[in-house]
Amino acid sequence: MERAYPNQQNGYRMRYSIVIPAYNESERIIASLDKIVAHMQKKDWDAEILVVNDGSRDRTAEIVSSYSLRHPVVRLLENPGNRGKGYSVRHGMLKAGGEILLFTDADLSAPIYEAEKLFDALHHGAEVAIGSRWLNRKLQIEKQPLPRQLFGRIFNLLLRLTLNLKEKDTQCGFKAFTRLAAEQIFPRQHIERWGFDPEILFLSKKLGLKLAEIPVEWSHDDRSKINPVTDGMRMFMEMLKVRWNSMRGIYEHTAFTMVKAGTREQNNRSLV
Ligand SMILES: Nc1nc2c(ncn2[C@@H]2O[C@H](COP(=O)(O)OP(=O)(O)O)[C@@H](O)[C@H]2O)c(=O)[nH]1
Ligand SMILES: [Mg+2]
Repeated sequence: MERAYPNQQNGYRMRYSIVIPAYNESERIIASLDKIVAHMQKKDWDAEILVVNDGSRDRTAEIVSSYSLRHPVVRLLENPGNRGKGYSVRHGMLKAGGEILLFTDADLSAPIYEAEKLFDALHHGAEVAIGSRWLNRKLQIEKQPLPRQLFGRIFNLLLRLTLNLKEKDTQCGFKAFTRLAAEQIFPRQHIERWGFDPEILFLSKKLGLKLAEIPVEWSHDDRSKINPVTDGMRMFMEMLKVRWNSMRGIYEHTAFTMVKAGTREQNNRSLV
């Protein structure tokens, strides 16, 4: 059963929500949570951490659940089985209670202190701030293997052609949103596996939200679970699906609503 986070009582909003999609992350998740909790304490962040277990077949859920007993800022959310990173991020975002919402990969490939750069961009007027590994390549401490980089560049080119996305790095697992932006975007998100990032960016533009791409430090973790061939094909299909969905007008409607209804009327912002 999901525990109510103390800060969510009486309509109070904490400043930050950090959403972490997690599939078979029992080896990596505790080290990452320790780093985030330490950073939160150091910076005196008023925050919650939502770990979304994506039907893991290892002990991720148990480990996170017992960690959350010792650290009540951590909450465990459960997907109904393995549904994909997109589903997991949306699940966490729809349940998050913060004013600023960040999602990060469980391996913390972008160190948590880099979140400050994204938050700064939001503070200075952006509504969506996305981490980028391609704006300043020097910040990549551990680069992805070459075939994966090549795959990324081809995907990026196709995104330019099909969805008119100009960002250098759409796939970076480190993105932050103002609450208002998250309330517009995530209820409209349909793609549930790896191709969800372009859909989010596509929606941001359609909604006329101000987007900033920010170079962040990145250190690739070899234990990546993406299969460039099968996942690549699927991502390509998902990209076309976004275009098709848009043509059919399905983004005009919201499929889900955020958990906190306080600002729901803002959901009616029109699409451009
Ligand atoms: N492989 C995989 N990862 C998922 C899934 N659902 C959520 N994730 C999370 O997605 C994030 C990115 O995964 P990772 O293997 O680090 O990808 P990479 O670093 O981009 O190669 C991690 O936090 C995973 O736990 C899923 O169904 N499969
Ligand atoms: Mg990774």
